[in-house]
Amino acid sequence: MVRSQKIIGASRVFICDEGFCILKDGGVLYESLDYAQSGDLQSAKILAVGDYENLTRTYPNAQKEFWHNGVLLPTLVNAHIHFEFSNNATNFVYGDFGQWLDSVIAKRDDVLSDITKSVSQAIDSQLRSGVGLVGAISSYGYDMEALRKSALRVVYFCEAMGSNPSAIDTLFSNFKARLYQSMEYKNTRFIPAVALHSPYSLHHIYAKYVLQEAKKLQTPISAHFLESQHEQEWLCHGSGYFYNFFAHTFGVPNPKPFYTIQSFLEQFVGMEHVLLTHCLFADKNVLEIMRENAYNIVTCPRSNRLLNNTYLPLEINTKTMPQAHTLLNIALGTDGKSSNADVNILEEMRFMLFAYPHIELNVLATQILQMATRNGAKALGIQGGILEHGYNADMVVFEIPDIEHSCQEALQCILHVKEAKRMIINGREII
Ligand code: MCF
Ligand code: FE
Repeated sequence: MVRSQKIIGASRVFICDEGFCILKDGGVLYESLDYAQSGDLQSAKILAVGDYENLTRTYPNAQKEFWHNGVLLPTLVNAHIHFEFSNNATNFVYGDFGQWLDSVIAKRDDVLSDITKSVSQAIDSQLRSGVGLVGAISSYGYDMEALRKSALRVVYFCEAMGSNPSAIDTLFSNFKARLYQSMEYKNTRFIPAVALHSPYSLHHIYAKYVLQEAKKLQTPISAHFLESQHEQEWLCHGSGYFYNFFAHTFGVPNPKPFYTIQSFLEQFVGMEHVLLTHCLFADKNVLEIMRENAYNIVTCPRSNRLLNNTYLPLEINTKTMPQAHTLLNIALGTDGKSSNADVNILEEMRFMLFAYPHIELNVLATQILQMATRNGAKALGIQGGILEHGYNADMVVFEIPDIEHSCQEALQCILHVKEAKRMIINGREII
């Protein structure tokens, strides 16, 4: 197998380690694979990180490039996105989760028809915005071919949903067909995984079968969790919007929730990469259970504003747990176009910067960049999101005018980045 070594450098290198170290005129030595020979069966890694001049002197045979007024960082991570809903612009109702869900059920078939072009545009928009790793939630498997053939690194979550006990066998065999199809495609850049849609939309027996598959195959797990006040009321009291949803929309006599908050969380105990998306209505006790079990949170701020009029309080790691033993790992996602105007992670990051005015600006900027790199990769179980020896050779360069003269690099980066100028995924130049 042919592997060569290359060096890429830039005026500023964001390592995205715990302390958010920034190198001036830094560089990364990485493996570059011969794709014709090995494709994605092999993974290309970072070999060394340091001063650009030093690296070029120590490895004189490595091909090299340097970006003036460039920022080099690990490729960004969009930890929660629904590609299948990319056709949507104005079909769904925003402002209340119940109204949104009613509109999804009414208009879903229109939005899901003829998605080939919009899925490919959404993939392009990930790459152009510097995203190298996605947590893709697939409800139907319609996006599988496009994603596995794309240049992205993909954790592909086959989603299970369905509450009618008499349909469980059919639903489960459809789910297994999608999961085993995705297993056929498994390689270093396409990693099959399992999603439970949510506690309100999934029968607990169906969930049990699905989780047995996840355990057997040792996949990451994702679920939408405590996204709305309605969901919280349903799980805690069996009343509210979801009572009417099941009783009237679906004609279920005397409906009852399938879970309590605790019993939903208990299903994942002992599993390694559990991603719970939204968690807007998780109280202190719920967060404590999540922390004890090292579950990850994915937050999608624009989706949360549109559907539920609120944001995840980022203080959950400081205020509720001042002793800060293990912190909750929080990653960032755009959600789908089903609950957002676009799926551009740079727009999501900028939006987030303005959504938390009580957090000091530079502190927040650093936190957002970490959420969109190391935290996302950690949640998805991928050795990426940090520029360090042994991590994936997944990197992006953005050009930012006069960044060399700024002392607020993280903040200016979020404010000004538009498009990736150079992108490397699994040691291969994509852009
Ligand atoms: O994250 C948002 C809001 N919460 C739940 N589901 C979805 C979101 N965006 C898309 N969805 C999908 C979900 O995967 O919408 C359907 C499912 O296919 C909702 S349930 C009819
Ligand atoms: Fe979602």
